[in-house]
Amino acid sequence: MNAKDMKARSAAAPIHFDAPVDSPPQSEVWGSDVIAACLRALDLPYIALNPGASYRGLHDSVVNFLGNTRPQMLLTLHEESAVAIAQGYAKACERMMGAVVHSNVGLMHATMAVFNAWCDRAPVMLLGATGPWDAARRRPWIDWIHTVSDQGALVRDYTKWDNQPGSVPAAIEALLRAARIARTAPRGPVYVNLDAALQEAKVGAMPVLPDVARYAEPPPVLPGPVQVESAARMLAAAARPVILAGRVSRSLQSWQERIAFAETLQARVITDIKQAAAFPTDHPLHAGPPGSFLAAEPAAVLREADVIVSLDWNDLAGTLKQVFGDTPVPARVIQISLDQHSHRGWSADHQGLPPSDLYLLCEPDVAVPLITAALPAPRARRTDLAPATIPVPRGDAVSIHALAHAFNAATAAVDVCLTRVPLGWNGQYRHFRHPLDYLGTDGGGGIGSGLGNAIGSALALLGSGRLTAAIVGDGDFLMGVTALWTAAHYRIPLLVVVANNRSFFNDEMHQERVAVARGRPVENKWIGQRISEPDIDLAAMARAQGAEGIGPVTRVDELERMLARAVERVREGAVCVVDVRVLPGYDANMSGQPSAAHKR
Ligand SMILES: Cc1ncc(C[n+]2csc(CCOP(=O)(O)OP(=O)(O)O)c2C)c(N)n1
Ligand SMILES: [Mg+2]
Repeated sequence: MNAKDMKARSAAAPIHFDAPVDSPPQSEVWGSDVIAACLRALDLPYIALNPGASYRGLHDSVVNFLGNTRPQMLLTLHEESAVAIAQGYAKACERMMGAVVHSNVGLMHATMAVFNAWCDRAPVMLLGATGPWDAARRRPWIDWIHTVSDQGALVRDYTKWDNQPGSVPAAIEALLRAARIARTAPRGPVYVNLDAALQEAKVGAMPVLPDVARYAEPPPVLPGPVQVESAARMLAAAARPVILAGRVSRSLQSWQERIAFAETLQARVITDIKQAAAFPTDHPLHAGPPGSFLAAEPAAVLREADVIVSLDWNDLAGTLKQVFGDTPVPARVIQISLDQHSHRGWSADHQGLPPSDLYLLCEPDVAVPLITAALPAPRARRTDLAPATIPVPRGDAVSIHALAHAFNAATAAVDVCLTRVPLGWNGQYRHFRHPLDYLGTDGGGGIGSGLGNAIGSALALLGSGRLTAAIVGDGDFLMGVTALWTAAHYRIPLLVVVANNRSFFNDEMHQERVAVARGRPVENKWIGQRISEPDIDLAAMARAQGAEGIGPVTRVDELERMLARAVERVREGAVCVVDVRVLPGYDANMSGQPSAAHKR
């Protein structure tokens, strides 16, 4: 395809479609046909999958009964990519898509991505299969090793619900229930395990499906008027209110409502680089830079606060601990979050237990405008605050800072959705001014998710006019690299910039800390960490899968030009990877690193 064709195609924006030949009309259907029809009724636009005999019935139904549309199949080369794509899709457009994985083995491959989706509160309809559960119907050997008792147990601790329906009507009910649960906040993945025999059983005429609208998720829960009043009163009386803008939606209206909330109160606002953009980082009230841990300015702002409002802030207790240590928090705390509905015993992703003086058990998006409306007249604009500026890198080293600077220049005239930043990123490097400017990290800290998440988000944003880009570490890229083929095959335009320090560098820093603590040679920190000798040709790995590969870029003076070329190619419809050889070192003032007290 030449550049002109690419341009025409990307303007129209449909992804590549693997078109099946027509299937003859039939008066009788199979169990999996009913299940497939139910997936369509539930409005799942895509299902990302890796195939397997345990769901060959459903596979056939999606291709031959549904004609491979609504949902359309997206083949992935690894189950982890399938689920990561579904998570990335939900991150960008807040719609749920599906992922299908084979029996126990496919599910085992998928687990880390399921955990990421769980921690990220991202809805994913995960379908799997087993069996036949009826042992008398199993093929020798393979059906036996791919049948396990209670397969859902593999993911039960980090899914909202799972089920193995025993009949076709039960499967319909399971899918309706799963979709409703996944789409209800706090959202998350659900798993439905479809017995192979149930899929492959002939059921006769197509049954009438229930009206899915009657099984839809409930509307958001509103906070009670008493709580709204109390919050408004507490905030109106506050001299130094601070808003921790955490897990919020991608709605532009809600974004503007948060700005109005902060401006009415003249409250300082802190954001978190682990989460998607929640507030303009160049607003004078924003106390930045956003990091995984608190930087000096937001820590100082919190120390002085008299009322702290958490908008579903991820790890409120840990954040407060960074400022106040083990002493009681002097400020009054308003917690606005539904997250405790997802807190379970197996995983500690609930984080520490924060204090709260007022608790609104609802999503922040619904509470913010109600509280704002209950506040007195807006306070006078503070004149002592200025918007943060982006520092300019010095010297000619290819640092992550230099990469960020060149990336900003190369994308200055483009609306970008940055789906990921690498671990060495400093929140000062780039401003976020729109809810789709940045989508946050994977949730579970599972390396290898960057590409899958980015592809899912790029799919969700097709036709939006936004260029989807991910800046990922080389370790993250390499663990998930085969996800690229899916983007190339389905022609989902995407820019991937690899901050390639040829190392699992984050862990070099850990080895350094241990060596220092034990009085051992720090020089050995690279052993078992560096990805060199041989260096891996990342651009070639992209090209091998039908994407474009640029680099390695080794000089600062060629960075911007290379990135600009990549941006142009992605705008023409390409999947483009730029391998940038960055120094193995993080910015000394990096906000993404723990402060001295929490460095361990
Ligand atoms: C699945 C998984 N394995 C290992 C880790 C531990 N780990 C955390 S960061 C990291 C290094 C990531 O390397 P890269 O993406 O290149 O970023 P860098 O640290 O070099 O900046 C590793 C191995 C993890 N978080 N997840
Ligand atoms: Mg690295």
